[in-house]
Amino acid sequence: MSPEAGPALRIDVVSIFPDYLSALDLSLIGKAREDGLLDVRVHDLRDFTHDRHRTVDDTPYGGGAGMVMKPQPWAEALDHVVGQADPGATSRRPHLVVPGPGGAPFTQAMARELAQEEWLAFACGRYEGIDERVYEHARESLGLEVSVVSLGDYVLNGGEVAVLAMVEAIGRLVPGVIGNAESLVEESHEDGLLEYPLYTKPREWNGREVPPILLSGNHAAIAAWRHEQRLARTAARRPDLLHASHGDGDVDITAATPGDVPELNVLFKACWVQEALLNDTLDIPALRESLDDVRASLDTTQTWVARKAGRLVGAVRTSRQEDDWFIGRLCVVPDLRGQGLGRRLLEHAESTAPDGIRTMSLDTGARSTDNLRMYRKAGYRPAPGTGDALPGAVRLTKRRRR
Ligand code: JD8
Repeated sequence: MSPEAGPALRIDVVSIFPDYLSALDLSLIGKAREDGLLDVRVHDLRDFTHDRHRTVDDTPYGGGAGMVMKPQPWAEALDHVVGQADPGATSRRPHLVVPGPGGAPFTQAMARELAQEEWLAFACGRYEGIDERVYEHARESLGLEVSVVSLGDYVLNGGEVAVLAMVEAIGRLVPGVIGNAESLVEESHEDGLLEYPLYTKPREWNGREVPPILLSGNHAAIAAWRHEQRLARTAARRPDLLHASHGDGDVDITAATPGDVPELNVLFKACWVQEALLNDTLDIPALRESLDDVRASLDTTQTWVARKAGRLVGAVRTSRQEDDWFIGRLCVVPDLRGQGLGRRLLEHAESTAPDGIRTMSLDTGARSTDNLRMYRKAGYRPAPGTGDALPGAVRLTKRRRR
């Protein structure tokens, strides 16, 4: 396992058909498990029953067809998994993902988010589904983040197939699992376009030629042809992808200049007043600093500004502290929140980290729940024992994944 690779992504799966998950022993996911990049553990739900018939289901209250999965075996199984926290892991609890036909659609963006986590658990339902109190137990008694996720708008007989697909889609995004990470970039759904057509030897097959452009050696022309092919295929097969504006499509992120300082000062004040109210303190640098302080910060940090139709709508800045990349002043104007711009600014700040950086850190308000959720999804966790954060704030950190 390469020294830079972060801790293995731990994945626990609970099912009454554990053999169904044996496909995860094969191919790239199987290799990644051997290489310690993925730590996949499969549990048999029936091991958490105590009757002779190892019963996991019963008839539905209120009547109706089929059977429902009983709460007790599930509670014992989840208690067992949560109780097996790895001593060295930063995450003390898994993010529980429960496949279900009524769940939030599973997408490449969701796969990217889940691949940033350190510990995932999947609960494979069967029959008509799982007793609702199991979800409540997981959230309220175990304090887990619980996500109900659907593979697609069709009905399966259980969650196992969905988990196979999700674990593969997530696992292959963990650095080191796919040999040539470059190949991830141009994939369908990675940037909203479908893939270009592929050809290999022989040059002429069954009277069919390979498009000459691909034999030209003119890489710029090949790239342009491939991009056109991607646009044409997406327009033909998935026009919905072409029209899906990410809401921040027309926001440009550029390096800040002295000319941005007056607006930056106003932006910081506007964005941190909300933080002050949330965290019940005015002792926040962004509120206390002067216009000259903001101007001076351009010399000591790398500041980026996000503009939409010329309007300053967000910012972020970075500074190096030994092998730590400290990210600060990440902010988005209130009226554009919830559209992914904050995550985009965070990803931009992370992507500018120079070589030698091993960790990323940032501070946020201890009561800033939305921020905390976004940073958690981005893989940040409370930094163990560092009192560096100001009163009322928490220092979050994550290892840099190469
Ligand atoms: C989990 C039980 C079967 C579903 C009665 C058929 C996901 N995209 C998807 N389609 N179906 C599932 C799925 C189906 C499941 C379970 C996921 C647990 N079933 C049930 C409701 C109707 N039977 C899924 N992800």
